[in-house]
Amino acid sequence: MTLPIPPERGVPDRLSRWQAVRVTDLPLHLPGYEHIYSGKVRDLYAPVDDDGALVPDQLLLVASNRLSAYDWMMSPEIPDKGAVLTRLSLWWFDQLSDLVPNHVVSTDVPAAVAGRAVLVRKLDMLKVEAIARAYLTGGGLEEYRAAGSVSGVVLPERLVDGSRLPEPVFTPTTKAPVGEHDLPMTYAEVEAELGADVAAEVSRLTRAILARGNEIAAERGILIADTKVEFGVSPDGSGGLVLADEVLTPDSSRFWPADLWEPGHPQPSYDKQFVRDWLTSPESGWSKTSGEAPPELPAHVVEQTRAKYVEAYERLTGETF
Ligand code: Q0Z
Repeated sequence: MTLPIPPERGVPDRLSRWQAVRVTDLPLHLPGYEHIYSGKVRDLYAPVDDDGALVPDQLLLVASNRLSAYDWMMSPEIPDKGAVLTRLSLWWFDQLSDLVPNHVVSTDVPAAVAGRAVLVRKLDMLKVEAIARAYLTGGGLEEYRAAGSVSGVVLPERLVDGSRLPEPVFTPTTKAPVGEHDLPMTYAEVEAELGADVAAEVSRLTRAILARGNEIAAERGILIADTKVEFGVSPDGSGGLVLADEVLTPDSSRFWPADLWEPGHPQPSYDKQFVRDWLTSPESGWSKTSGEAPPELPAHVVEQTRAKYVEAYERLTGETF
């Protein structure tokens, strides 16, 4: 007999659209862990002790090889994507450790997810998506065109798609349920949610993380247009903000190739451009607006995309993947 998956414990309902193209993607059985949640591209497990009780203060964060484009999950997966992004995030945590403490406990994880999982401190997560923008595009550009400002910060005139901002701007959003889109929050709404002191610290740290990221990345041929970070606090109330989740990866940030940067039009994506170009080309036979699931990616697009993730990792860190 098959039992329904309990809603809070299973794969969220909104995954149904992704499962339309990924019917085989069930949570892994990891010895010593229980699956608790799956996001679009990552999965969350809780460690279980020898008596089968959940370990209350830790989580296992697993990066999958899944890739989304135009709000669809692609098939097949991108080999090594989860491992590349996990190693990149760990490297950034180190680069940022003088700015903010992080949630990493250990990379000693089950063999089935070796290299693409991290054991972390379970925190009380702030109910704000902390976003900072260093270049103008996407939702920030729309807001600028309508109001001349982003998240209440007045910007210079005549900026265009891809313009570098004088300094990073904090543009927080709500945390919408999986599958729904986050909505902009005003700074006053962030203060109402977190209190003025924590709001100011979240804004300062988010902008400092993006500024540091760009100082390092620009020398290595990558621009980080914007990024989303997540903060938490210890459940016992001790200590300040802790940087959680992933940080400065192509999944949490817009990476642009610096040599192709040309304000005035949308910039190519460092990691997803081969996928987007193929999906919108006549060869794919697919239309973004059809409402139909996209076709399987050809092997050459999968390989080119894998190579871009590896290239970003190697350029940024100076290490061989
Ligand atoms: C992160 C997410 C998913 C991976 C919860 N240190 C932490 N403490 C408490 N909660 C989290 C973290 Cl990182 C936490 N997420 C986002 C969802 C897979 C990460 F399905 N959710």
